[in-house]
Amino acid sequence: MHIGTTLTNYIIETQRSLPEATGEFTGLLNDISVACKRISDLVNKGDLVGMLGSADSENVQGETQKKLDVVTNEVFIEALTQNGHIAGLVSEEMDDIYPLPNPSRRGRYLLLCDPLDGSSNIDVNVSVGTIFSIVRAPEGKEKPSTEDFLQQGTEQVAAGYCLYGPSTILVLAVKGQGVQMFTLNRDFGEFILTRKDVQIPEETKEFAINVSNQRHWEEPVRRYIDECLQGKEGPRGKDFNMRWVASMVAEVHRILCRGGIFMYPLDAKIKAKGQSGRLRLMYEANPMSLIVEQAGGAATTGRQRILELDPSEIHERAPVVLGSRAEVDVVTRYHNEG
Ligand code: AFP
Repeated sequence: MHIGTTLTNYIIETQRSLPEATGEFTGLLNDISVACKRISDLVNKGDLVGMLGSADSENVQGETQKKLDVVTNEVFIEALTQNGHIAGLVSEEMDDIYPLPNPSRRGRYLLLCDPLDGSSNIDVNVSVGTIFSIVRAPEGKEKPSTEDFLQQGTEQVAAGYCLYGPSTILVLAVKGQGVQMFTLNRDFGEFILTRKDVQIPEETKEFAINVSNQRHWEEPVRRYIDECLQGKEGPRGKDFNMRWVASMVAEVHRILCRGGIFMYPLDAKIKAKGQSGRLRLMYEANPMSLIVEQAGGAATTGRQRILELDPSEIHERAPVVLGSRAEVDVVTRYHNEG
C-alpha cells in the first residue's frame, strides 16, 4: 500500500487479504471514518456552532459532560447503527449497551468507543480525539449481552483513534497488519495514508505522567520518575523531558511519532475511590495497547500485559503504562520487584 492512497482503498486492500471477509468490516471502518470526519468538522468549528462548554448532564463515570461529548456520541450512534455493520455498541457516554434501532440488520462486529476523549481540553482549543475498539459479535445470537463485549484485548479485530489537532489524523491498527496513519484532506474529504507501518523507537527520553498525583503514587512509580528526574547524573544516565497534554490520544500519537512513555498508574487516591485505575479498559486502554504493541511498543498495568486482562464490566478502569518498549519494561520490572 503506497503513501498517498485513501483510507477507503487501504480498507478494500486489507479486506482482499482476508479470505473470510464479506465486506462488512470494510463497511464498518467506513462508518467510523464518516463519524470521525463529522466530529472533526464540529471540533474545528467549535464556538462558531455553539459546541463549547458544558451540557447539563453527567456520564456513567459521574463526570460532567461537555456539549461535544453529547453531540459526538450522537454522531457515532447515527453513523454506526444505520448500516447494519455492527451487532452492538458501547460508548463511554452511555451506561448500557446501545439498543440497535433496527434489530433485523445486525453485523458481525461489536464496537466500543470513547467518542471524544480528553474533552476537558475542548474549551481551551487543545487536541482531543476519538478512540475505538472492534471485537467479533457472537455468532447466531440475536441480541448481544454485556458479557459478549467483555473480551480480552487480544481478541480485538482492530483498534484505532482519530486525533483532532492541527491536522485530523486517523490511526488504524487492523490485527496483524501494523499501524497506519491517515491525514484528513479537508479539500476533498478523504483520509490519505501519510505514514505506514509506524514503529515506536525502543528507547526514549520523554515521559508523560500527571505529576500532581505524585504524593499518591506507589513506590515503583515514585522510583521510576525519581530516576528520570535525576537525569545524566542519576542511574539512568540521561536527561529526560516531560509532557502532559491530558488527552490520551495526543499522548499516544506523540509516542507513535517520536517515542516516549505514558503512565496513568494505580495510586492511593484511585484506590481510596474504590477504583482499579483512572482510564477505561475497554475503549481507552485496550485499543491503545493494541496500537502500541503493533507499533513495536509495550503496554502493561505496571504488573501485567493490558491486552490479557479479563474484563468484568464494560466501563471498568485499568492502570496504564505504555510506549517505548525499553522504558515500559523498566517500569514493569520495578513493580514486579516490589
Ligand atoms: P476526559 O475525557 O474526561 O477529559 O479524560 C481524559 C483522560 O481520560 C485521558 O485522555 C487523559 O490522559 C486523562 O484522562 C487525563 O487525566 P487528568 O485530568 O487526571 O490528568
